[in-house]
Amino acid sequence: MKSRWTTISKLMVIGSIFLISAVAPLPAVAGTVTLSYANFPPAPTFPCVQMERWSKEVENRTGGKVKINTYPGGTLLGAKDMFDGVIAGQADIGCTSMAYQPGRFMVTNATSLPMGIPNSRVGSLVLLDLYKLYNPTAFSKVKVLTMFTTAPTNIMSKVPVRDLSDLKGLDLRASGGAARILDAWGANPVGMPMPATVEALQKGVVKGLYSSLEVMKDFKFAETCRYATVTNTVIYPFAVFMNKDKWNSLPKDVQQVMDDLMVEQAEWTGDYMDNHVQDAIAWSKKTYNVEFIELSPRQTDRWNELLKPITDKYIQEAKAKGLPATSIVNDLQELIAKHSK
Ligand code: DTR
Repeated sequence: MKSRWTTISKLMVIGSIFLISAVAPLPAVAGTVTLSYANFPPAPTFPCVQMERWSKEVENRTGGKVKINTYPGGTLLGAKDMFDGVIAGQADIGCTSMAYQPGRFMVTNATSLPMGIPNSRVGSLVLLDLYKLYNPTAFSKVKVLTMFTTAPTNIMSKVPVRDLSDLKGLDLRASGGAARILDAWGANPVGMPMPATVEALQKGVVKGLYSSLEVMKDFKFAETCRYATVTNTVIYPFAVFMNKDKWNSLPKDVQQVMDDLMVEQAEWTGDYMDNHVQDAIAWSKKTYNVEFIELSPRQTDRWNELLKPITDKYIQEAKAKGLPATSIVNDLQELIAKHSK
C-alpha cells in the first residue's frame, strides 16, 4: 500500500512539473543574451531616443535572442564615469558625449573644430568615417557600436545676444570644442554635463548655454532662455560602445546584426536630430515666444574670423601628443565635402 501511494505521488509531481514548464514562461531561454545599456541624460532626450531605437532593432533582428535593458537618466552610469564604467563591466553598453573628456578623445573630438559641418546627418557620418580611418587607441578597450553627433550649436540665453559685445564675459554652459568657440568670442564658457545645466540655469550659475537647439524643447530650456542667437557652428560628438569581453562572448550572428547597424544607426540618429531641431524651434516660438536672432552676413564673417586660430591650436596640441594632426584635419575636410554632397 505504502509503495503504491509513493508511486502515485511521484507521478503527480512529475506531471505537475510538465504542466508548469508548458504553461509558465521561462525566465531565461537557453541561448538568450541579456544586455544592460547605460545612458546619462533623461529618457526623452535624443541620446536616449536613439538608444531605444537601437535596442528594439537588435531585439527584432536577432529574433528575440537578445534582450536589452536600458537605463536612461544616469541610473546605471553617469556622464563622467560612463566610459570607464563600461570598461569595468558595470554596464555592458554605454553612451558618452566625447566633449566631456576632450583630451581622452582627441582624434574624434576633431569633429568639433569649426569646419562647417552643416547638420547632424553629415556630422554623424563624418564622425564614424573618421573613427574608422584612424581607429584611435582611446577605444582599444571597448567595441564601438555606433557614433553620432548633435546638430550644429547655437546660443540659447536669458538675455539677448545681438552682437559680440553682448557676449563679453557672459557665463554660458558649453564643453569641449564648443567651449573653445565661446572663448574665442569673448564669452565665459562654463563646463558641465548637460543634465547639470537644468539646475545651473535655474540658480543663475549660467545665463544660457551653447548647444544644439532641440534641448529648448527636450529640457524645456525655452522656459528660461527666451533668446536664441543662430550661429550654427560646431557639433558635439557621441560614441556608443560595449564592454570588450561581453562583445567577444556574443554569438557571431548577434555580432553581425550589431555591426550591420553601425552606419544605419548613425544616419537614423542624424535624421532624427535634424528633424527634431525644426520641431523644437517651432515649439519654442509657439509656446514661449522665443526670439531667434539672426546675424547679418557681415557679423557672421567677423564671428568666423575669430575662430580661425582654433584649428591651428588643435593641430599643435594634437601633434604634441604624437597624433597625425594635419592629416586628421585634411581628412575631416574631405569627409565633410563628401557627405555634404
Ligand atoms: N550639449 C552637448 C550635447 C547635447 C545636445 N543635446 C543633448 C541632449 C542630452 C545630452 C547631451 C546633449 C553635451 O552636453 O554633450
